[in-house]
Amino acid sequence: MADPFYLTTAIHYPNGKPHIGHAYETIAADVLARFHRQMGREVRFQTGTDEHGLKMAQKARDMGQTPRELADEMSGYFRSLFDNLDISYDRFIRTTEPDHHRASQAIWQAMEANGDLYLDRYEGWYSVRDEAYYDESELTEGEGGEKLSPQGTPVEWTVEESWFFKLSEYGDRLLALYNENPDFIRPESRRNEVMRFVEGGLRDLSVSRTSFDWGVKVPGSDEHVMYVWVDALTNYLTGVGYPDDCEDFAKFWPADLHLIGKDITRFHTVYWPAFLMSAGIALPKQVFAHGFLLNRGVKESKSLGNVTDPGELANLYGVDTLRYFLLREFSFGQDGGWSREAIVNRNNSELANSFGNLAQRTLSQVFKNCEGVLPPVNGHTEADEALLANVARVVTEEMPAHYTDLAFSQALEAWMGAVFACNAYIDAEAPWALKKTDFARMETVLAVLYRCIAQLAVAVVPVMPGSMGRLLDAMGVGEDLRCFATICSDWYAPLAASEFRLAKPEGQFPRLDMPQAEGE
Ligand code: ME8
Repeated sequence: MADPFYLTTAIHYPNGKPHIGHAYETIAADVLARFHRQMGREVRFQTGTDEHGLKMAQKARDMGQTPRELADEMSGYFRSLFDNLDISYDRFIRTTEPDHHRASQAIWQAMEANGDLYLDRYEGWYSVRDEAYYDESELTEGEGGEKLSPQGTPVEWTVEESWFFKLSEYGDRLLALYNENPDFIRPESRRNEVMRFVEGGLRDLSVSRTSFDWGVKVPGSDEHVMYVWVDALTNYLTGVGYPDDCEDFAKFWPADLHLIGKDITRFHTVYWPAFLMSAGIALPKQVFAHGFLLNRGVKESKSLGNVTDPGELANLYGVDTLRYFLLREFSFGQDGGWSREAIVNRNNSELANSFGNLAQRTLSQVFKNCEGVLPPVNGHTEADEALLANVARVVTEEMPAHYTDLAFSQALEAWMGAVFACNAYIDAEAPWALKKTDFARMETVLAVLYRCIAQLAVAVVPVMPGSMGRLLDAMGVGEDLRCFATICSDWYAPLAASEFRLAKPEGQFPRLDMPQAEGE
């Protein structure tokens, strides 16, 4: 078994229902989890909800609920959305779970034992929406003269007794970390931002609150709850058994990848490694910050009334169409504007007309002309060899390299290129005409395409697990072949010689109608 692979998404605030950004991040992580499993690695994939903090406490008060009731209700929406989107998480963590409180208190005690925590008075700006402290110099002014955080959210002046973490002492070690591990922060643009921030000098961080009690209690200081980000970040350790010296921890920590959105880079690449260094725990190998999804170029917000329910998009257009669209349309790491028209266009041109049509044309000819018996190969031409080599290169070299690099849109572009090559081949060879003129050649052409379609399906199982799974089931391609190491092996001849019979093929990707107008 190859190396284990531990990957995490950010844990989501359940102060409202999930939006398309949550779906985007979790789908991308799921593609990676499935890809690495298909490469033979033992994967641990964690997602979940971040349930403490002032933002949750305030929202619950506004809704006339306890924070626990709000968290229970909203966390359920996240979980059922992820189940609906075929997310293959191994654990859906909730930070209100007892093992997570224990892990958070353990890391706190380790930081305290290292002499990095002290009690003082906090006076400064805090944004509840971002759950973040800001320096005066980072603030901007709103239209009415009010102070805003760099994310554009309101800030309030806060004065309270607080525990502090000696972040100011970690600047040099953090810079050494970034310099020695250029891939610790990706993409490059985010790495540069973080380096500039740390080079500017770090101030100690307030890490506890006394003005509310919805959080993990500070050990030995009962009137304090931990700053929500201390507990939130620790979820990555809780999921692999920390603080116990257990097999899971030894196997999966340090995490291979924390996948997050660009707005929370600082927490993951400055605070988190500093906490871990202080507690004497190994650092994650990489933090990748993806871009933001914008609805026709505009950020979704409740006040603009343009918040999209990703579950509704999945029901309307299909789970796999949505998954494919989100990873195909945007370069991972950059922002991207999406629209319903763009989803329909991608589905119709690439999934229905290109891949779906290729599979349907090929399989229905095997079904009709060969009575469902997979035809034999009666000697290859140069065109056959070239197509087989092209598809094999794309699925065993190009796509795995792109997936490994989180370059999802490039992986799918390479895939589409191979699909086009298959369509050009079927048009040039015209097996429907060969049926009358050269039946043996028709058999070979269909056999070549059969292999190529199965290989192309296996290579996009991580992106479209449901539809590709159904297609491969129908084609008689067993689970053991659905990995990158075996899909280009010679399974076709034994399958053709077996009792397997192709059933009447069913299209996986129907054409979708264009929406009449936005938002209907
Ligand atoms: O930040 N497009 O939770 P969250 C793409 N609880 N991604 C987006 C997005 C958008 N429009 N909006 C948000 C939190 N995200 C914390 C994380 S981790 C220890 C704690 C991403 O619910 C966002 O960047 O606000 C983050 O990675 C994730 O969704 C959850 O955001």
